[in-house]
Order: sequence, then structure tokens, then C-alpha cells
Amino acid sequence: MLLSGRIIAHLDMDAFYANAELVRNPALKGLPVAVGGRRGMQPLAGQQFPTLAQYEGRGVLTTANYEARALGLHSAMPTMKAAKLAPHAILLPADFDWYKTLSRQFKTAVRDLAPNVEDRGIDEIYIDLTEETGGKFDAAIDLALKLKAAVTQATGGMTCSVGLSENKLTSKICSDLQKPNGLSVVRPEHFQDIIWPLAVGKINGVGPKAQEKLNAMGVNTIAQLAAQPLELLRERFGESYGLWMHESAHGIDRREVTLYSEPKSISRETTFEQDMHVRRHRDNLTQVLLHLADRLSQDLARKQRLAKTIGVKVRFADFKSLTRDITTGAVVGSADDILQAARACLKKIPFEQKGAHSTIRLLGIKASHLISPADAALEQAALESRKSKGQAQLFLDLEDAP
Ligand code: DCP
Ligand code: MG
Repeated sequence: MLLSGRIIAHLDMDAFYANAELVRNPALKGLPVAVGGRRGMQPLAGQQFPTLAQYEGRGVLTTANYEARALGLHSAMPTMKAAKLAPHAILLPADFDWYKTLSRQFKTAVRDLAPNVEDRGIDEIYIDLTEETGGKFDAAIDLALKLKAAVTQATGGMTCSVGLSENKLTSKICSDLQKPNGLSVVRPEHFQDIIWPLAVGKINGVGPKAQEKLNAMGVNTIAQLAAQPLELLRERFGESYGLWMHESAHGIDRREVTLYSEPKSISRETTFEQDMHVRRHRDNLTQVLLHLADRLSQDLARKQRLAKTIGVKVRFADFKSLTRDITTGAVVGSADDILQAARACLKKIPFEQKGAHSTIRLLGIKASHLISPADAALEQAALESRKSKGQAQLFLDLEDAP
């Protein structure tokens, strides 16, 4: 694994949903536009588009364009509150199919020039530019400008912001430094100058809760975080999160840009030579379950994944199959944890004392909602921060992003 000498870009679309509306409605250009209203809201007489003033309800904005942000509007703001701030701003309902179409278009345009792309959701990607640029920042800047132009061309005029550095974490921070339509570069020798003065919350993975705790320790900037003894961070935040914070503050991030599309699930199953009765063959079934959990755990380890959901599959003697799964809220990877989850799933299957549904011919365990250990740590931190902001459900819409 090449750790230094890499060049990784993070590309994030500007005001994505709002600018997507501008693409198909050029008359919106220059006007403050928010996305998040109700379908079917009609413009008032004499107006071309519905406005915030017309909105009543308890929704929140998914985003706002930069004209609307100048009026104080932003993602996750309650729409009624936004309406007070900017009653004349335009409010449009979200149209995910359209945003997904544009998402595919900008990603294809990038892949045509630089194929090493990791999809991070509807409006952002990481791109490993090491090969294309020979690890040279000057070449990377040229290529990033070409990528930005290609994105704009492919989307009918949308802009994006790009961060360039030698790892994902730093590039993610720096793509945000000059939004909209920005290009920010952090060469390794400039990491301390550019990144250290920023607030700790700028690190993707340090959510409001962690930030609050750090602030209470007198740690406000990334420089101050970098100056904390590693042992103290481990003590306060736990072994792995503490170490992760320490490394992040020093610009260390070993995660690679993952090109392949993730397997959605991994499963192991066994069909028995002879049908097994759920009570009489209980011991055999337990052995099989142990074996399956063990194999699945090894599969996950080999692919460096943890699972959020564990499910079981049972096929009865009459070939009828049933599945049950559970999502524990924690991620699992060890054979023991998988076994425990699988047992909980089996409890949900309505076995009978006799007849076809007392005897099974196949037993399987499936791990799904897979995630890398590094991302699991980040997600946990992000989840906590979102919980504290009460925004969790907003992100559900992004889960099936292209
Ligand atoms: N989104 C959402 N709920 C949120 C935040 C965002 O539904 N709380 C949606 C709308 C955004 C899209 O996801 O357009 C991308 O999110 P970003 O955080 O990248 O925000 P924008 O692209 O809108 O703006 P920016 O220019 O800051 O990237
Ligand atoms: Mg964006």
C-alpha cells in the first residue's frame, strides 16, 4: 500500500439538489432557491414558482443554493423558520430521480478522465489521481480543472468543489474550504499551515458531541488536537477513536480509494443430507450454526467488512423458505457476535412441534449492510452528531443513491 506520494481528490457538487433544479429551469438563475417543500405546491397568482411564504408544515430544507444561503438558509433548517427569514425565496419539492440522473452523469464524466473513482453518495466522490499525475501536485491541479470542466459540461452547467491532498481525510476537509466552484490544494508540507488553524469539527468524523467534549478540554483547533498526548485522547475517547483522532490531526489517513462496488451481502448456507428436526436434532443444528457463523466471520474478515444486519434463512421440509433478520445498532464481525445475532433471528421463526415446519432441510446466515471498520468508526461518530442535531432521517433519502 502506497501511503505517501498519493494524490487523492475529493469532489463534492455545489448545492446539489438546488442547482439540479436550475439545470432544468434556467429562469431560476440568480434567485434564492431552497429544496424541500411539498409536491404540488402551486405558485401564487403573478408568480412563476412557489415561495417559502406559502409553506405550512413541519418539514425541513434538504438544501439551499448559495443565493438562499446568503439569506441565512441552509440544509436541515425547518422550512417554517426559513420562511420567516426569506419568505420570497423559491421552494421546490425534491425530485430524487432527477438528482440521480445528474449524479450518474457527473460521475461518468469524471470516470472518463480518471477512472479510479470511489462513489460516496449522490453528490460526492473520491478520485485517486496518483497514476494519472505521477504523484505530482502541479499535474493534479491541471487534471482537477479538467474534471471540473467536464462535470459542468456533463450536467448542463452545475459546478463542484474539489480538494486535493495525499489522503481522503484531508481532501474531504479541503474540498469545503472554497465552496462554491472551488479548488483547494493541501500539499503535505502545507498541512499544518492550512489545516491546523481549522476547528476540530471540520474533521469528518468529529461530530458535535466529540467537538463539545474536546472544547471542554480546551481543544478547539486541529492544531490543539494534534498537541494532545495520544494517551489522553485514548483515555477520554476510547482506544480506537482516540488513536483515529490523533492520526487525523496529524494528517494520517491510510484509507484507500475503493473502486469496486461493494458486495451488498455475504452469506453461507448448508443443505442437509437428511432433513433435521428442530428439536430432535437440536445439537446437530447448533453445530451447523456455529460452523456457518465461523465461516461467515472469516469471509467478512477477508473482505475487511463488518455487518450491521445479520439474517437467517431456513428452508422447511416442504421447501417453503423463511428469513428473519435483525439490525442490532452495533456492527458485528466476530463468530460469537454473528452466532448471537443468528440465534435471535431463529427465535423469530415460527417453528412447529410436528409436521413440515418442524423439520428443515437448509440453514443459512447472511451478513448485510456491510461497512469497513474505518467507516464504521466514522459513521458511529457521525450518527451521534446527527442524533444530537435531530437530523437522522434526512439522510435516509441518500441511502439508495446511485
Ligand atoms: N442533503 C439532505 N439533507 C441534509 C444535507 C444534504 O437531504 N441534511 C442532500 C441535499 C444536498 C445533497 O444532499 O443537495 C448533498 O449534500 P451536501 O452536504 O453536499 O450539500 P449541498 O451539495 O447541497 O451543498 P454544498 O455546496 O455545501 O456541498
Ligand atoms: Mg455538495
